[in-house]
Amino acid sequence: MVSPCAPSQQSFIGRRPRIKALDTDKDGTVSLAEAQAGASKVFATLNTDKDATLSTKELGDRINAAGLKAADPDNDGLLSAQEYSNLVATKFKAADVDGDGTLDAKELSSPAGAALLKLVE
Ligand SMILES: [Ca+2]
Ligand SMILES: [Ca+2]
Ligand SMILES: [Ca+2]
Repeated sequence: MVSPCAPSQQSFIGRRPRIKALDTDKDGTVSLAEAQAGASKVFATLNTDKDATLSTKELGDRINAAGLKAADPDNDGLLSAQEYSNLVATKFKAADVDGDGTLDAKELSSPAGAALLKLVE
């Protein structure tokens, strides 16, 4: 279990390139569409056995057991592209504290933002 209150050791200063890679329209923020585009790349990269799903082995430390369980409604222990995409949408919403539909550097540096970044880059 990961505590949601775990102190963040990393400062976001000087880490703008993380946004840049995802921010394809270069407006300085990450939209859900941009996050999903990153997610599909990550899904393809992680899916080393080229089946339609990601196993816990393929997911590695990008998600913990509790996170996988919540993201896996059909309970097969694997994440399909649809389940992965739903998970990214959920994490995106959680990170978007001001509810404007985009994530800025500050939102991405929060624990929820960090959890999202794990899935999309
Ligand atoms: Ca953008
Ligand atoms: Ca599943
Ligand atoms: Ca926002």
